[in-house]
Amino acid sequence: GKNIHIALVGNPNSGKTTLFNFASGSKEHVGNYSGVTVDSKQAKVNQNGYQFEITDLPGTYSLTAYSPEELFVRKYIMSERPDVVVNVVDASNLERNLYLTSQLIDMDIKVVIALNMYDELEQKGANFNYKELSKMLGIPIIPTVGSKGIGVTELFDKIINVYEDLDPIVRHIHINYGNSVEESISNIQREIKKDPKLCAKASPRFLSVKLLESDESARFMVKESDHHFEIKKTAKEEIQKLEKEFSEVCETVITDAKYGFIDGALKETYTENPIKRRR
Ligand code: GDP
Ligand code: MG
Ligand code: K
Repeated sequence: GKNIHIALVGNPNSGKTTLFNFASGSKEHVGNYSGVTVDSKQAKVNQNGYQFEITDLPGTYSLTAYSPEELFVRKYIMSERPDVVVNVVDASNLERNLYLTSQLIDMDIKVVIALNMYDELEQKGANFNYKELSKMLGIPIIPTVGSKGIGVTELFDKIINVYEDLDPIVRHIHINYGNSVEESISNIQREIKKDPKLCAKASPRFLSVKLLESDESARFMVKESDHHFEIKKTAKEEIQKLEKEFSEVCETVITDAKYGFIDGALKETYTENPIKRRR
């Protein structure tokens, strides 16, 4: 059968290892990473005539390359290029978890969201139209309860669908950062696109956003380009332009825009505890 390489990406304690263990049938201990080693675990599983190679990555809140975990996960996605990234989202902490999702969207990769801890969301009595959010993000969302294995079969079916390009929900969306930032992104992107080798390494849009955030490893990637002078010059000009307009560090402008997008999406789809449940 076909081989599908999937990677579990998500915040610490979102339930990645629990899902990994359930899917692979292994009895690895769940628990926090010690912080001493940043590592991943692999397992192979046969299902529905496909061979899945599953990687459990360290937990991370962001892909900004500030911590060894963030750097590890980001490098893994960019160099190993998993066929489908399973973004494990803690349903009881949506805003913070979806921040990472917004960065995966920028990366232009195939993503399926495992809306894990769905039992906790139900217990809270929250009203969450995740199907609507799914449409807005262009990413399929499957509710799961990792600790009970609920939703895991559906998750794998969805992964296959996405891998085979059969899912109608999947769509390449761009988070709209607002006119000024979008203009800066396209100006930088234009320069990046002049170097096909660089484009093969990372999505030009992702790289442009990262350059606006003055991200070290994005700058390092650009350094190796034959076109590095023009790209860096444009990025510098655009950063100055945006900082002048927003009177804020450019990185903050981008972060605010991401949270703005998430808040807007949640406002339309999520209501905390509409009617307190009584027994
Ligand atoms: P990781 O850091 O993302 O690998 O998260 P873990 O797999 O270590 O899970 C963190 C904790 O959440 C563990 O105590 C799990 O038993 C628990 N857990 C995992 N999935 C669920 C779930 O769907 N619902 C509930 N209530 N707890 C879960
Ligand atoms: Mg874990
Ligand atoms: K953990």
